[in-house]
This record gives sequence, C-alpha cells and structure tokens, in this order.
Amino acid sequence: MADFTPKPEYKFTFGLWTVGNIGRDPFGAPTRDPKTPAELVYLLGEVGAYGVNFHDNDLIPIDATPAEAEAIKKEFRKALDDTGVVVPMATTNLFSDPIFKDGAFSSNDPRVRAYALQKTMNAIDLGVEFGAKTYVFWGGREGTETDSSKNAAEAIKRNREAMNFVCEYVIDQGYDLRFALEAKPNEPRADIYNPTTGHMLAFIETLDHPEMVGVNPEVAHEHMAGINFMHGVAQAWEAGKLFHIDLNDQYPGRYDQDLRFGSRDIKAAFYLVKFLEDVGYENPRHFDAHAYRTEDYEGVKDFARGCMRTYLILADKAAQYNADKEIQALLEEINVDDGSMDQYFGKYNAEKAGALRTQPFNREAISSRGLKYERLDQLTIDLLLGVR
Ligand code: GCO
Ligand code: MN
Ligand code: MN
Repeated sequence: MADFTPKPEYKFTFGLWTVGNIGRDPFGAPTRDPKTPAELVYLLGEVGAYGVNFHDNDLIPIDATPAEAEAIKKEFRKALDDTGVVVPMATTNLFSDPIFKDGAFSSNDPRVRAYALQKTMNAIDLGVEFGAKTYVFWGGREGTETDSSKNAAEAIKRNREAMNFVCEYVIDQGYDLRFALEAKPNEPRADIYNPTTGHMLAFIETLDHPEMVGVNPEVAHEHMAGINFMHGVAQAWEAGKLFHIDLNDQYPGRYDQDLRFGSRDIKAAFYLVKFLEDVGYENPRHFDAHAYRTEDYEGVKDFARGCMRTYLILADKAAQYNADKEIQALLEEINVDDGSMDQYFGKYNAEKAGALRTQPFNREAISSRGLKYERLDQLTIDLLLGVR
C-alpha cells in the first residue's frame, strides 16, 4: 500500500480563507466560529500541510491599528515557527470592501484605482515580510454587471497599467517576487475581464515585464467556463508560465462551489495530477477550496486531509499508469511512427514544401485504422476504479 502522507516536496498549501471559511453563503449565516490566523496555522500544521497563503486582510483586518497589526503578526509568526508551516504566496483583498464594488484597478473612479494600488503595495510588503515568493492577482471585481458602465478595452488598459506599476514597485524594492494572475469568468461580478487562463496568458505578453508574470489557474474557474482545465494548465506550463495552481473541484454551470479537490470529476483530476507529475511541476500546489457548510472544525481537517490524500492517490495512480505494460504497449501502438514523414516537419523551407506538395496520401487507408482509444480509456477507468 502506497504512503499517502503529505510530504514537503509536494508543497501542499491552503489559504487562511480556505480552512478559515466559516460556512457563510448567500442564503445563510456562518456555521463555524472564526479562528485566528495563528489558530489556523496550528490546524494546518496538524494535518500536515506545507504552507499557508493569505490575503492582506485575512491576516490583518482592514481597520486594525498599527499596534493590533503588530500583535497579530507576532502571534502568526510564532505559529509558523512552532509548526514549520511556511508562507509561499500572498495576495490582496481587492473585492470585500464596498469601495471595490465597481472593481479595483479597472474601476471608473480614479480614487478607487489609486487606493487599490496603495493597498497592493502594502500587501506586497506584508507578504514579503513573511517570505512569500509568489504574489497572486485575482481580479474578482474587475468586471461588470452592465457593459453600458465601462469601455472593456479601457478596462484592460487600466489593468495593464496597474500590473506594470506593481512590477516596477517590486523591482524598485528589490523583492524576490513573481506575480501569478488568476482568471475567473464570473462571480462575484456577472462577468469578469480576462475570464480564462488563455486570456491571461495573452494579456501577460502585453506587459512591460512579462518575465515577472505567470498564471495561477484554478480548476473551478475553468470548469465554470465549461472548458478542459488540464489543457489550459498544459498551455501555461508549455509557455513557462505555470507559477502557481489553485486546486479544488466544481460542477460546470453552477455557482462557485470550491469543492474538495478531486471530489467531483475524478477523471479530470487524474489527468491533471498526471500532467503535473509527468512534467515535474515544482511550484506550490494550493488547495483553494473549503469544507462543506455542514462541517465543524473536525470536518475542516477531514476536508484538508482529503484534498492532499486524493492528490497523492492520483499521483500514485499516474505512476501505475506509466508502469502499466498493457497501457504502455497500447500507447506505443497508437503512436507508431516509421519516420517516413520526418522530412516534412520542423522549420519551413521551399524544398521541403515542394517535396510535400508531391507526396501522395492514401486518405482511405489512413482513416480506416481504428485508434483503440475506447480500450485505452477503459483501461484508464479500470485503473482509476482500482480493478487493475
Ligand atoms: C475565488 C478565488 C479566490 C482567489 C484568492 C487568491 O473564487 O474566490 O479563487 O479564492 O484565489 O482571492 O487570489
Ligand atoms: Mn475560486
Ligand atoms: Mn482561487
């Protein structure tokens, strides 16, 4: 039996807002009492997590006095030291306070845009103080309910200007920090700009310092958009932009559910884990999810342990898949290549193009070959269901 105990090399992290979620929803009051940031760090230490991430105001309430802030930081620092839990990522809350009701960097009000920059600089300082190396931007309210309110191209420009500003800030301060942009198609706004990881990847290339900026794709967000999460992750990876990842689960076409990782679409979760393990992804694996509203804090621990355990089981299944003789033989057969087409691939030149123009292709013979994907998929299902 494989060992499914979380190990530090997996960099399993949780946000203060995830295990600290008190079970409030739009229809009901909280079902759990709040815990302090330090208490949440002890909880994470107990379940074997590697790290904890926070928004500025998860740690320090927006109206805290400097003395209160110092006291909270001291207690938080002690909990980190006691447990060995580290802070790999931090972020800014640019969505809870009513001042952000029409967005932060893309707000129509220049005072809000300036305040958002000020708040972000302070939050970056706070994250760096606790050792964060990745800084996430999730533009939760950078969107609209009505498109009569904003010029969408202007909103993108405002977002770009803000990102350029904070990149320069980090350079100016000499911080060792990279940015990871997180896309979401909707919720809390009706529509959010840069709605998918693909949009974010394109946006990053328009920045002054694209080398400092990558993405933080989230399972639920791409599933809400009805698209294949792993494909977006692979594209980000291939572009050298997979700086961080938010793992959870989600039924498509529903409100933002933030379910325990792998609890809904186990097959999608398997291909995702297999991809991350096969390529050797080494950045944090962050679980951006929360326990059901039905749970007490024992249930929160069950939730957190479950996220990590499912990941590790799927990583074990991926290793089993890679070592399975029948599956590998089938893959080899599917990918058969006699090398006769090699001459046409790679960089274009006129001779190649000329030769390719005269190459005969027997379309019927080629297309009549069955590809055996049904068998391959069933073998994968057998493996996932534990009968292989
Ligand atoms: C959400 C988002 C957030 C962000 C977080 C860090 O749907 O609410 O996923 O949880 O990940 O704000 O940027
Ligand atoms: Mn989310
Ligand atoms: Mn997220």
